[in-house]
Order: sequence, then structure tokens, then C-alpha cells
Amino acid sequence: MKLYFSPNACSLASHIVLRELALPFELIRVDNQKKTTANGDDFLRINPKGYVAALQLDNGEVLTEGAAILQFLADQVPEAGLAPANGSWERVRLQEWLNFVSSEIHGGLGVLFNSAIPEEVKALFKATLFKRFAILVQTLERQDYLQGERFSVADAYLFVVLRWAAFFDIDLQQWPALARFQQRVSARPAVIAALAAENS
Ligand SMILES: N[C@@H](CCC(=O)N[C@@H](CS)C(=O)NCC(=O)O)C(=O)O
Repeated sequence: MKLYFSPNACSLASHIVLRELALPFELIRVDNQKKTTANGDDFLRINPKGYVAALQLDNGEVLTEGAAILQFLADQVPEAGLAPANGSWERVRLQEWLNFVSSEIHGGLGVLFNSAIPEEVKALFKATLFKRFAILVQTLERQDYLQGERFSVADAYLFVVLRWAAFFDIDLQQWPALARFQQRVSARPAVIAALAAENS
């Protein structure tokens, strides 16, 4: 498998999960401005959506959308328990979290990267984002991970997008449960290895 990534982007979640599962993979860096890969290929020919993450399977198929990639990967090694079994109620709950992280947290923080948006509009977006943080806090105050005491692909995703808060002077210490979550996940060997590989 090949994972098309940009350092510290949302593709980091898929990268972490590939390492958590000890699956063989090749990392291909994408220049998100030029839409080219490190070996000079046109990234738009690989993923016409023009964004990472994209996972190319050994049969040539390309899977996009982080929430789908994460579940596909988890299902390759079900015994690792990074996603509950397909068809179970717990799996639906995982999908509920993945959607929440994608639309509310990834979307809520991702929009702040847009330099064309005036600061006063960004302040409105931040107010909405902080309401969503309150939902995360309610859960992470009573358990270590989104689905209980076990790390799942949704936690990998949440960890990656919450890291972006620092870019916008949002200090996660204001929400101690979120700060503790970040610290907990950042100590995982797969996370340490993925961050080292992306930032070397
Ligand atoms: N809906 C996609 C969004 C992916 C996304 O936002 N990718 C960003 C990095 S985190 C990107 O590559 N942006 C470049 C661009 O849109 O040109 C997903 O959930 O995977």
C-alpha cells in the first residue's frame, strides 16, 4: 500500500494507524500547493480531489476520505481492535465519532488555515468549535478514549486534528481533558514513529 501524505496534515491519522497495525506501506509525500508528489507525479491523477490522505492499494485502487481509510485499515487487522466489528452497534458509534471529528473538529479547525477569512469571522468559527470541544470534554473526562478505555482509529484522527489548535493560539490546557488526551496519545510508539518519519 502507498499512503499519500503531507506532513502533519490529516493524513497523519492514517499513517499512525498503519504503524499501529504494523502493516507494510510506502509513504509518498505530496506538495499540497503544487499538487505534485515527491517523485514529480501529478497528484491530481492519483486523487482528483487534490487532497491527502489517499491510500493506494496493491491492486491500484485509490481510497480517499480519512474516515473511510481509517476503517478500511482497521479491518485489515481486526484482532488489533482499532475498530469494533463491522455490523456491530459499537461500530456505528465509532462512525458517529469519526463523523463528528471530521465535520466538527477537522472542519472547525481546518477552516482557520484559510488566510482569506477575516479574524472576526474566525472568532465566530472558534466559538462554535469550542462548543464542540465541550462535547469531547464530557466524554474524555470520564474515559481515556472516545469509545472507552481502548484506543481506536477515531482517537488517532482526533489527536491529529487537535494538534492544529497550536497554530491558532488555542491553548488546549483550557480543556484539561483534551490536553491529557493529547499527551496520552502522543506517548504511543506508533505516534512517535509517525511524527518522526513525517518531520525528519
Ligand atoms: N474530506 C477529506 C478532507 C481532507 C483534507 O482536508 N486534506 C487536507 C489536509 S488535512 C488537504 O490535503 N488539503 C489540501 C487542499 O485541499 O488543497 C477527508 O476527510 O479526508
